[in-house]
Amino acid sequence: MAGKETWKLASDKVSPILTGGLNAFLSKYWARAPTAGLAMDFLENQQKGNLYFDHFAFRTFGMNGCGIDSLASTLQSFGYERRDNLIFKQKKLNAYWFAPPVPELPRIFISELQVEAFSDQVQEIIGKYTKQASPASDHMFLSGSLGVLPWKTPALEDFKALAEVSEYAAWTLVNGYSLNHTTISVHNLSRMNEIEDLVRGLEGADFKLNSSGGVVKTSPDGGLRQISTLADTFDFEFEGGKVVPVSGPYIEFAQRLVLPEFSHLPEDQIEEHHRRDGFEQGNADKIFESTQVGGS
Ligand code: OOG
Ligand code: NI
Repeated sequence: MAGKETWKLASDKVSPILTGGLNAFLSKYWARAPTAGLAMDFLENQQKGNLYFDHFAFRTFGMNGCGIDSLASTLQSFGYERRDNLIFKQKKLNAYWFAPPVPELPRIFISELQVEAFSDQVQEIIGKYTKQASPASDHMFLSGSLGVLPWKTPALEDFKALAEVSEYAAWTLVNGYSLNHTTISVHNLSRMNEIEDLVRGLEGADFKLNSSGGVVKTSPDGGLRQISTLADTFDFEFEGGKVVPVSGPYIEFAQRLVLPEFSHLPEDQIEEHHRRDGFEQGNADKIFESTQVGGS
């Protein structure tokens, strides 16, 4: 559940360490994603009631213990449950999503770069950083919630070399375990709760949306419909002091349709578990491209 002003998560059914940790990620995220904050303002100004988060997403390097498990270990000890595996062959990525312990917390999507699928030179660059982070590999939740990289300040030449082979790799080098995006639940909005209406509203207010593969990404079963903004950039200070704008986080919006077996239910009886759950490889493949802007 998102509350007014700072849009924080709340639940009295889970450890305050979990909600506090996720809220720490959020406060760093709002600072780096001004567009996300403006989109929240835009929605909130026309809504009755709360905004809900559908999911949060993170990126990792699958090397030296720094991959999906390095974040998932903490989430799982606080009740998150691992669900489906998604594979993105061309982008050389792999992902899992995790179901929350209570419905008021967001799902969590964590991907990892299949570093072993890249050249020795690329593996060597990523290895310099992940090796340094490796002894703390169980604590990447802490790295992201504090907003510090778990490795030394990256060199600009390493960032550029990674950007040539994988935009995802370059993004992860400078953003680390900070939130890649949050996603607002469209079907829980009191207005513009059909994705086409939301697209019209956001575009009318001059928000730039990711149009890769079409603005609205729809799963083959029709049940999951997603849109996202393009990432904001922020100034990153590389090793040696050179400051360069790099791509940061973005915001996504997801509409989950009621499953056919529950279509007879009256609207006021529909809960989140009656709707299409999970993620969709084809949608995600295009949403990843929301960070293909600016410096990386
Ligand atoms: C994640 C892209 C995939 C979704 O909801 O399918 C995704 C990323 O950009 O790291 O968010
Ligand atoms: Ni997403």
